[in-house]
Amino acid sequence: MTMLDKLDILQQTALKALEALPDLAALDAWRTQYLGRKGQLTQLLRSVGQLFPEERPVAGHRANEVKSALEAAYERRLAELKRQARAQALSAERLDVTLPGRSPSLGRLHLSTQALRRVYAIFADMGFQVYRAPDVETDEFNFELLNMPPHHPARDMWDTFYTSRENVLLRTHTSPGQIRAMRQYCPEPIRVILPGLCYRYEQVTARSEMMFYQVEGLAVGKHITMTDLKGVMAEYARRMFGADRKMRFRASHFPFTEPSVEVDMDCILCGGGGCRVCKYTGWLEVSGAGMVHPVVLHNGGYNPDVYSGFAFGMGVERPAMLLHSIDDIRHFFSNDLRFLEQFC
Ligand code: FA5
Repeated sequence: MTMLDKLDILQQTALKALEALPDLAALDAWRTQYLGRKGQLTQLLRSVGQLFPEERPVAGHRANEVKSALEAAYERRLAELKRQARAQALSAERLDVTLPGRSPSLGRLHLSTQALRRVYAIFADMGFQVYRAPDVETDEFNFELLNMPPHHPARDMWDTFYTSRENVLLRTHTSPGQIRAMRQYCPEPIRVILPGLCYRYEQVTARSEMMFYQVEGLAVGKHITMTDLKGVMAEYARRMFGADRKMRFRASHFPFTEPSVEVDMDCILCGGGGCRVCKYTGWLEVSGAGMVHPVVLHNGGYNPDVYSGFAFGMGVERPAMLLHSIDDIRHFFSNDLRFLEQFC
């Protein structure tokens, strides 16, 4: 068989094989087989040199023709297979943009967090900063420095979770934070609120949880009087519960304030007429409060002859229950989404 015959046959077989190639990977293999460095055409081109000198120009010319023809055919097939691959991908990954969207389920703030943020905003407007104090406290801070030495009967007001470590407990109220804030800021004046969780070893009922939020308030300075406390409490009640809320101070007792009061506001459900929620008194308890006891001021580092202050401590869930007509405090931390999703 002459060289020219061999070239003809190679061209025909290669072109035929090219048409049958299914995809780009096969095309690559085809190129290696015919046009690659060790490919069939390259080998033939090399053997042109072994022909008689008079045969070489014709054979060389023809070999180059075949090479150009195969290369051109390769480029055409490459473009075609690429087009096919793209069309296939497009139809496999087809996106129907007319389908209705799937809305992601959004998280939301817990009801207690929402209530806390409202409280922060109201007190921020009155110049109070948020001060964070720890949930795990010592007996000293939770009781002693608040004027309740060991065995003081007032400790019975707070049923306490003690830990296995001596003198370490879960705070029963946010009041121990008062001492921490005073010791940090003394002798500067103070205006802070101290929000956070409190824990009590209590019978859990519709009104009482073993874990709940409180917001403590503390102001210390040189001329602070009970009228300042009254003004702050009235402003809070007005902004939290409505512009025409009425309030009253009722004498009470806390070991860390003197005098001590309970702050009440007229019942937001019956307007003061008397109902089941206010136990037919017309009043709802908002907060315990009073003037900071001289012993507590002293324990915080302030001279009680020069400085005075007021403090208050209120719950967060109970007022939120009133605002949203929630009849059981246990809903707050039982994590039932059907309850939590109602408040956004
Ligand atoms: C105190 O805890 C005082 N430390 C408050 C205080 C601070 C007085 C500063 C004076 C100066 P009391 O035990 O009353 O007080 O609790 C305050 C508020 O916490 C209550 O009015 C109530 O809203 C909330 N609270 C108390 N116990 C529970 C409970 N078990 N579940 C839910 N809320 C509670």
